[in-house]
Amino acid sequence: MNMQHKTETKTVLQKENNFSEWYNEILKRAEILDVRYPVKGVYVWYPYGYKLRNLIYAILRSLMDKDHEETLFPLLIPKEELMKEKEHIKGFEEEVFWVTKGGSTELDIPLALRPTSETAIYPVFKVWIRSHRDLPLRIYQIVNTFRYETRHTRPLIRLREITSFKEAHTAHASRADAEEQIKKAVAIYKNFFDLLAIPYVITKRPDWDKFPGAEYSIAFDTLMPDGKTMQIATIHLLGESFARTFDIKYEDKDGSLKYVNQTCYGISERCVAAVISVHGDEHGLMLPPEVAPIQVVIVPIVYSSEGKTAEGKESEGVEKVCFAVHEELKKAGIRAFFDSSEERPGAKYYKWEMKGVPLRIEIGPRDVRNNRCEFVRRDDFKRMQVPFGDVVPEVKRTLNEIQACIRDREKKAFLADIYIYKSEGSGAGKGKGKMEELKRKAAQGIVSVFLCESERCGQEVEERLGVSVLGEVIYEEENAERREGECIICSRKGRRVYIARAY
Ligand code: 5CA
Ligand code: ZN
Repeated sequence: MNMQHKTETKTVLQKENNFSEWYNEILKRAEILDVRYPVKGVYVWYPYGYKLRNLIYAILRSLMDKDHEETLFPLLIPKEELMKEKEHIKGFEEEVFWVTKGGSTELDIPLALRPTSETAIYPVFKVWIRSHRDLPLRIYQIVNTFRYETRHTRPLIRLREITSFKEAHTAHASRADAEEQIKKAVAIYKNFFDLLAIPYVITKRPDWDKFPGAEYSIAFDTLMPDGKTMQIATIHLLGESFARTFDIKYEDKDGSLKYVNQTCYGISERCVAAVISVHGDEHGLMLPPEVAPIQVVIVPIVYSSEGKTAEGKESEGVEKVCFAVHEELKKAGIRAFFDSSEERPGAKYYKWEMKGVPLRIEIGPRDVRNNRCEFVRRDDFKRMQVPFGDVVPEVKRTLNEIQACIRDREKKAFLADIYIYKSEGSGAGKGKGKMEELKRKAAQGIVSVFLCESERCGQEVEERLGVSVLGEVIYEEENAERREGECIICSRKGRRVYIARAY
């Protein structure tokens, strides 16, 4: 689809040191999101951006569908329900959009646009759940939610209308079952971000930063090119708090009535923002083949170097071969596009590079004569000659290789940006020099330090270093780092936490 933004000219976009501008340019030039809608924090998906969004969410859906059922709850929540859970509403009060009128008539009951759906869903859980046989109950929905964000809004990252809020809500017979579900949710999200080739850290948020109404919250954070972290997923143990508020009980095997134990977990289009930001470069988007709307673009080379078209017959031959290759790729289930437009090949290269197409196939008269074509990879621009007979298997192999290369490269870069501070005891961590060093490191990425549980120490670190405490590190099995040490502020017993400047 050809929009008004011109993409014909090769322009190199500085990403380093200029991330914000780069990001906005890419959204526009790659036709992901149109930011010209006249409501703050509310944006329009371009068709190409929406295709990318849908491919990403298709992965999420297929992972969720294994043990959740998709549903759809109303957007409007009666004020009374929204206000019921005291901790929850304390957290969201200032972020709620209200519908108070129908035409010119004041509504009897003001209606909230869901900021998230606990208070829409749980009154219905109360009537759905009767017996232990109804448990576990695991549902999810992908909907728009509304939050009156007062901090600086940003496309896909901090929205007032979140268009693609995937929220899962589960109810269980026991706390142990709910905790088991938390582990499953972590595994699903790991799987999801691994497929998107997005690196992350997983932490348990400090108590003062947990989801309103939750017992604890676990978060996935990735690192953006400007050295700040972005929270890309959260998983909350709700325990019995909402069950008590909304009176959600089940009859156990022995006939006794018990409160259910709940969890919820969510992901928004920040996952799309992460794919764009983490992988893109100065030429534009670089989409992992798993989610690229176009995985392969075929470009006929019907111009000679002087800009003259190839001989009529030769040009026809090229077109015919391109068409045949296109058909073959489509038949093999590959998302391919044959760019037969009037533009010059160079302009086509830049356009599809900008849109992040992982692989380009060039076919010119000489290639046709020699029964071969040329592959050009988006990730390293390496060229490769491939006989026509091998195109399908070679495309498959190359796409897999690109996916793996992008993943490994990002993982490596990410790990290099995590600085593990080793306090050597004897108060060495408290010196001014150490704090300066930590501040410098935290300006570039994520820093791991020891911190005690007190909110005071947490806040002191946040203030002195200009960072957020992401939370206690949740360990991967292979990670052998020491887990306990002296709090860098008060020297009491502390746990390993990640700190970083955060979005
Ligand atoms: N009910 C729970 C679980 S679904 C919930 O609302 N959790 S949340 O508030 O943490 O939101 C889930 C995820 O949505 C966050 O981790 C974050 O990645 C994303 N998110 C939150 N607010 C916004 C926003 N204003 N714009 C874009 N994404 C957002
Ligand atoms: Zn401390």
